[in-house]
Amino acid sequence: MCGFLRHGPLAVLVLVNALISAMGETEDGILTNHFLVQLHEGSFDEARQVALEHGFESVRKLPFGESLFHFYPHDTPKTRDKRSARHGQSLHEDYRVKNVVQQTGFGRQKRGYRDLNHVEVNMSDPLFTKQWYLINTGQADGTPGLDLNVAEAWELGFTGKGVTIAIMDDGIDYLHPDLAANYNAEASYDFSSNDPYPYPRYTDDWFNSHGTRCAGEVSAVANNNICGVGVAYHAKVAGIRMLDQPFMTDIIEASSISHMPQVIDIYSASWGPTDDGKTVDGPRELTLQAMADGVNKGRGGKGSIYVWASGDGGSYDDCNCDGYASSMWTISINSAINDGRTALYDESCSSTLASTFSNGRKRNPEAGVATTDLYGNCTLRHSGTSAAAPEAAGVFALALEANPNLTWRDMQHLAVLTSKRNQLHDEVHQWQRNGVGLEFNHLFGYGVLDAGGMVKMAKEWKTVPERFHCVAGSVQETHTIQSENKLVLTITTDACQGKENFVRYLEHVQAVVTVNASRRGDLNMNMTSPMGTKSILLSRRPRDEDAKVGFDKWPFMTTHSWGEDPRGTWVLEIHFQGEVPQAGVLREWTLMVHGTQSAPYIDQIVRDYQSKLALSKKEELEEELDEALERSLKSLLNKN
Ligand SMILES: *[C@@H]1O[C@H](CO)[C@@H](O)[C@H](O)[C@H]1NC(C)=O
Ligand SMILES: *[C@@H]1O[C@H](CO)[C@@H](O)[C@H](O)[C@H]1NC(C)=O
Ligand SMILES: *[C@@H]1O[C@H](CO)[C@@H](O)[C@H](O)[C@H]1NC(C)=O
Ligand SMILES: *[C@@H]1O[C@H](CO)[C@@H](O)[C@H](O)[C@H]1NC(C)=O
Ligand SMILES: *[C@@H]1O[C@H](CO)[C@@H](O)[C@H](O)[C@H]1NC(C)=O
Ligand SMILES: [Ca+2]
Ligand SMILES: [Ca+2]
Ligand SMILES: [Ca+2]
Repeated sequence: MCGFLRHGPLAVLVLVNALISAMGETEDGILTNHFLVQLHEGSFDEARQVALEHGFESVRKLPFGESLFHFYPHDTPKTRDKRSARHGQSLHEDYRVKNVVQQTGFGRQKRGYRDLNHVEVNMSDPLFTKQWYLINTGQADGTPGLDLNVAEAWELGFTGKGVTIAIMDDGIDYLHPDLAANYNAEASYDFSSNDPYPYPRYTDDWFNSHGTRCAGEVSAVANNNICGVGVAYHAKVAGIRMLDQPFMTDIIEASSISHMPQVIDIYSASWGPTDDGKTVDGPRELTLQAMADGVNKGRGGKGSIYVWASGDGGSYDDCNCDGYASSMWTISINSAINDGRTALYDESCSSTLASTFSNGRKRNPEAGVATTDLYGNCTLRHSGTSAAAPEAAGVFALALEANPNLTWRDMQHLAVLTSKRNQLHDEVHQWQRNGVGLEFNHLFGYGVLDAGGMVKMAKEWKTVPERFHCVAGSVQETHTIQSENKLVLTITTDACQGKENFVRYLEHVQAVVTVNASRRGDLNMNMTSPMGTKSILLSRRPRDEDAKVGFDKWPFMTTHSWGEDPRGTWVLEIHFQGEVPQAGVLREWTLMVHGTQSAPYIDQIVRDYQSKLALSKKEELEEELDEALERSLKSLLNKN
């Protein structure tokens, strides 16, 4: 049964009391005529007697806990009347009563029971109701409420106006009637064939439909009776065609991600090194330079926003071996399916920041991502983390409209703070809280993006303080790693305290590691922060048989210590997983910490942390209580 039972009924009351006094009457606390009453002696007869004496027609023993009763008037009016205060007072004074809590009526939306009528979004587009990732009412056996919460952002008036998102992909069908009106031709280019028209190359199997599908997710026109609706349906979408050619080059990548950085705000990329579970690769020299320039100079110095799909290599791959996804300059996005589970192709790693939605597992064709398709068509079957990244790009466009001043780092802070665990569930990795109480998961990052939460916070957001970089320490001696013993190393650091570049509040952390091994894929590496947060920097990759190259100054990145104080001792643990004994040599571990010297909001989070855990329990409890009350009312009605 309910988790709070373990604390006993008194704890229940204390929590409810605390919640109510914390809320006060001014917020959304409408007092009701419903009272939670705990008696010293818990017989039902006595409860009925007490209830009658105090003017309550109805009483019900609560199914959870001893001596707990629900007192309520017969006609069960929902809101306060003049008598309620008197009821409460007289109950308090009754010697038979141990505790009384008047129930408040919440404005809270019931999780899992939202429907289209409630959010009052009325779109004429035929696929709109199939776009469960926008508004999940339980379509295709999904979990209601598990969506991007775009409806709230739209209702607040944010639809992506004034924002341009580039899809770096295999082209866009810009003649598509559901895309044409939002297409930004000036910001578009074809780097695969060097012309201004990034139209997809035709093949019989419509292989080059990827970019068109991504574009529709971001910016399909709303209310036009065609296909569906984009997350940011008033944003402009640009096509940067750069895939669909025999070889990728550093120049094409670099040109693409630095194309018109004063016009394009957000770049969405759903590509990267081969997801074969044995590749370790990342951006080359020019592309790295272009990315650095983008975040430093793009958007008038506020920084280009790079959104990256975390990869489709499944449990055989680790996205920290993908230098694009694991870059600090990209926001790496993973995916959940419509019931909150992981998709089978999801990779996990500590650099993923947040998640959106894609298809998977389910055979139901409507469980896929509905969007635009080549040659004016629509599809219900877009898939992969490829489908997840453009959704995030759309959500970030909504946030940028709410506050165009947001820097590339502000966007990451907002994603960390407003993403939700919601009902995401990974069978392998548990949800955890880091040292400042932020909840994260190794696969989903900080959870599913919440467009409503993000635009609300974006509106009030003050640009984060200057960022500093500190080499917190480095182990340069050679250490051997054997299958039978785990290698454990430590770095104790003051995070450059007393120097100009002191980092007190973490953003990204990088462990730059040089290691070789007789079987690279069997290496497994974790790093634990001074505040006790363990990041899995590298998981076993059973297909990676490299015995030569290893990792050469590879920057393993983690976002999991976000907001933490980096001072203290960091622990790196490396061992081999797998049946066959292996050996390796670690030659370098350099710890790089990045972040700020002040961060008012993080202080606030720390202050709230203690109450936060309690609060989540309280919410659970309130919900249980609400449901219990509702159930009893229903059964009462049925009897009458
Ligand atoms: C939704 O739009 C349709 C067509 O424009 C209209 O007939 C209908 O009344 C609208 N419904 C609501 C609830 O606004
Ligand atoms: C796609 O659209 C074209 C032209 O509008 C149409 O002829 C074709 O049947 C459509 N294909 C599919 C698979 O729906
Ligand atoms: C953006 O910055 C400008 C200039 O500093 C300021 O006037 C404006 O209020 C800011 N807008 C928001 C939404 O914070
Ligand atoms: C790893 O490097 C060490 C020295 O740097 C070398 O002796 C060893 O042979 C290498 N091992 C593998 C598996 O490449
Ligand atoms: C890293 O953490 C994972 C998950 O907790 C664990 O299974 C693994 O054994 C750890 N590896 C090392 C090297 O400690
Ligand atoms: Ca072209
Ligand atoms: Ca449409
Ligand atoms: Ca990968």
